[in-house]
Amino acid sequence: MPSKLEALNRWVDDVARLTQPDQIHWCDGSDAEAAALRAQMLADGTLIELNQTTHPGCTLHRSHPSDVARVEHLTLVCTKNQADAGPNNHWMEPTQAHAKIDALFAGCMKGRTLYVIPYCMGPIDSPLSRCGVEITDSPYVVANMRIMTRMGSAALARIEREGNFVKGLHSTGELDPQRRFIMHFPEELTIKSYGSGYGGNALLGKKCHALRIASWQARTEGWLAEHMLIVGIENPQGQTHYIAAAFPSACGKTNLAMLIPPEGYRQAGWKVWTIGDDICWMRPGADGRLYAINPEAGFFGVAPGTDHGTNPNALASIQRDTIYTNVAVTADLQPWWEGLKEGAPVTDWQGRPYDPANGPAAHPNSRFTVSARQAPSWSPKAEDAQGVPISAIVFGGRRPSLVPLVFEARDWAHGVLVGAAMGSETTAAATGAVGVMRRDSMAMKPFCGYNYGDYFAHWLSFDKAGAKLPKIFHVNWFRKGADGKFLWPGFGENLRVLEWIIERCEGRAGAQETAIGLLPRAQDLHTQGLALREGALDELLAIDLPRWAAEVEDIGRYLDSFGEHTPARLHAEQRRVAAELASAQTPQKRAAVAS
Ligand code: SAT
Ligand code: MN
Repeated sequence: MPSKLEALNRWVDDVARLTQPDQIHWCDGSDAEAAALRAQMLADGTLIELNQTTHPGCTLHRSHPSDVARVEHLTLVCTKNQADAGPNNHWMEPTQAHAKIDALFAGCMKGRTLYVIPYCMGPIDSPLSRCGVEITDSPYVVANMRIMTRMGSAALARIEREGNFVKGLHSTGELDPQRRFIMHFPEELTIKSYGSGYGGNALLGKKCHALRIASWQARTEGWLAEHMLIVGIENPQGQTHYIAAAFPSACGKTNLAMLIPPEGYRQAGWKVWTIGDDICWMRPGADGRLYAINPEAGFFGVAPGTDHGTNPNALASIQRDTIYTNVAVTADLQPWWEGLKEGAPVTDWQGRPYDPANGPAAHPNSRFTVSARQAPSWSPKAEDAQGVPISAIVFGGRRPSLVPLVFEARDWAHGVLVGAAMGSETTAAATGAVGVMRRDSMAMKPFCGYNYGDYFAHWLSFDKAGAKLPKIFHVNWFRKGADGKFLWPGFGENLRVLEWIIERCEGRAGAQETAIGLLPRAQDLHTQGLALREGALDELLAIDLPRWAAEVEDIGRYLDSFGEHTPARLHAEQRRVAAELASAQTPQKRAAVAS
């Protein structure tokens, strides 16, 4: 018997009967296994070897051109009651959903190998971690899961000990967008994904398990599964504050998690420690604080835009033992993407001779898969079984107008409203139009495995006696001036904002109360050595009251869209902010009339 766990063997047998593979391979996660798979994929063209002198151990995978991003319209949450999935999810009745996708799975692994991947999300010995088993017919998925999770024998041993695991069944099928579904059955702790080999659709430990299924589990068990990076900021006194920050896909989470301090800060002794760049599981500890782990072991980062200037740590991480997906290559087979200052593309992401008329050389959602340990800023605390204590939670999105550089929520309930109200312009991480403003509460719109109204209530429930909750902030690195250019330089300079956030947590930095929350005054932010355009800081910290009043009205309508599931406390908070905006406008109106 491959496993001591009868339920696992039975499930693998059932799947094999349905999918009819030629062989079954139980992954042990060993180096020998990885080397054999790599050799096989190089031989059959699934992987292309990159320049082994400049990029030892690095390979390139070119996906099917129609399979380059998550497919939100084909991603379903299949609960018995539709209301449990909520208007934020596409839904299908579970019996019907199983029938539909099982018909696609029938016989789909003929001529292929079925891989059984036992994995653990989080440090292998952490009580906060959760395990799963993914069955897939894609060796590329196996190779990625080996980097992104703790995969193999140790995970299997934990699964056998615990006796339970999330079941994930995946096949690349025919890579036909017409025969593609990513289905979640949270009541059965089951995922079924067919017809795509792309990261978030196929590496089932990631968004499917660690967010959609885990958010459901977290709600019933009293913790939070969030789309957040985790970063440690060490000040010159040697104290480290951990910040968890939620941004939608492709909005700079990897960059913020690996930030390099500006020169003056570096000299003063500031250090940045990376725990995670995408997912954060948090639960209250005995002392009432929230403790967080990164359930992942690697980064699946966006390549375009990554350069020495923007994210030197990421660039340093991906010089060896990295799987690149859909990047371009130079004449001597080095990986290349838009934003990389060195080198020139010769072959584009589809393997064609590069021609600018065909669009960018690298796909805008091209990715690198790399072990987190390869980041120069990697923190050994990422392996801490107890997790790290979170001082601040930060929400942010791409908001070219209206939303200031940073503000602080006045308390937890206000912070939950700020998170729920998050908006952002869409990016290339999902198929569909790019640059369209949409609400994306807590950056979880594509990932919350249940009704957003119930999710907001779950967030509010952490505010109880004995809790020592993090302060909540909102940032906006993407504000643009009238000329359409970014007002804030971003990247390493974002540390200046994080410094204010940390000092607010320590009760040191100043702030002014406004209707939307607490904002730094210009003198509260350290801007020495920062070349901002004339008037930029004032613009970044200004509040346009009438436009904010309209925004908060829109937030009210958005909360209404979840009907009875939206907690009354959140409606009350929205009304409070609306009332404060109304009274803040009154004196100004009077002044305008008087002048
Ligand atoms: O969904 S992925 O994890 O592949 C990338 C993203 O959208 O964050
Ligand atoms: Mn993400």
